[in-house]
Amino acid sequence: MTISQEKRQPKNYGLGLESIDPEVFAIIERENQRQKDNIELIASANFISRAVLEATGSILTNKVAEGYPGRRYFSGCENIDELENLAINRAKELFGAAHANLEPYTGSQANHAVYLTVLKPGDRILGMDLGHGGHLSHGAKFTMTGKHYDCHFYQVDADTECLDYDQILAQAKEIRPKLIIAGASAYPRIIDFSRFREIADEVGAYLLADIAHISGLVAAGLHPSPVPYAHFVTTSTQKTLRGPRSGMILLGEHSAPEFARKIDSAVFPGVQGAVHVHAIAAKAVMLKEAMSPSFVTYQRQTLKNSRILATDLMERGFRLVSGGTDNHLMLIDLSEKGITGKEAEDRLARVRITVNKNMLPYDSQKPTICSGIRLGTSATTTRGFGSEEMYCIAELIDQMLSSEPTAKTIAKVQDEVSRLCHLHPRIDSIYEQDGRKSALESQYQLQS
Ligand code: DSN
Repeated sequence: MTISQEKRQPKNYGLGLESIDPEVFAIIERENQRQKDNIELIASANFISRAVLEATGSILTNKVAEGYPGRRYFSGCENIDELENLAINRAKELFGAAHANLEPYTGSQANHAVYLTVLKPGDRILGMDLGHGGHLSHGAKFTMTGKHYDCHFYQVDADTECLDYDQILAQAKEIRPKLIIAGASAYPRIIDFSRFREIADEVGAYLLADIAHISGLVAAGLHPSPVPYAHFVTTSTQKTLRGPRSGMILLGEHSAPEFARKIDSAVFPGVQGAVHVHAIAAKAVMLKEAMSPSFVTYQRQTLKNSRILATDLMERGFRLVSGGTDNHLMLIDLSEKGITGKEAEDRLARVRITVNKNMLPYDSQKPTICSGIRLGTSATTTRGFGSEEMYCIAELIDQMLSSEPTAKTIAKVQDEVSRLCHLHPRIDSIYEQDGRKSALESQYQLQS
């Protein structure tokens, strides 16, 4: 290729998504509109900032890098090394960790790296039952974890619907697991990581704390941190932490000397290949945002909103698993209302309130039906919803679920959802142009 041909070539790079692929562009636009018009109550959902979005969609995707800063398998990694070191140092500072690995593609990948570090195929794991609030990657039998390891599960107490640490200890003594997993995707109460470590020590097990749901609360000091106790701490980064869809592993001072190098090797080359450099940048931005006082204010409001929503729903006759919430999420038992979780999810979707059906402890329904729904307040709080809006949402849920809604009720609820969404169009200002050139635009201009 001659130099003059090269000069002509980059023009093609300048065309944006709308010109190159109008179908994908249109789908993204429709999804953008859906996100604006719906009240998002899925507990694992959130809205990233424009800064995190720009880093995620940056030219860093173009760079191939394998290994770790200063130990790469490709050249040209000097900027990437600086970036990854920045992200690592921010993670260590934010969580008080001695070692951080920012490369896991997801929270599940982070868990698999821990398994590879301390387990051999067939070794025993004790994790939380999926139906009681655990996570797929903690050993469900149809997953890679379930197929490779001998997985056992603890459940919540039948009366309190909370973790019973004495019961877990008794089970651990019987099973003698090599690894105990503390952490959940549908547990509304504080988790006592210090007690979990005592249990692990009593039976000679390693402790993994998977804080995927609560990592934003932990970062803000609003949930006790597992870093001083667990041998390994893993998290996804897109939930309460409000970062990109990705993962992270943290080690405390007590475990870093033994496991830092081993966990790094387990992530790469153990379970992953090349670094998602764009995600590392987005996580670095996320961590910077999480260090700001406004992040703590946001997490406090998330908790306040969660308590208000939970209390108001209970006052309206809804039964909440464990009788309430200490964190950003709650589980509603719908059996007394005479509808299933699936019906409730579908009914609320008709009025643009997005929730997910969820198994409840000791649920008699199939996982595709469920007796309950899970609600969370992270996304609505990011959008600027406060106490008043939580009271409104409780009322709307009540109108839709306490009895079969009439067409008139549905129309009224839809209007109210529109009113609330228009009252807080914050995602417009996060994602749309405000007259300045975004970093994305600048990049495209550089390439053309
Ligand atoms: N772990 C799933 C959840 O809690 O919703 C998805 O991230």
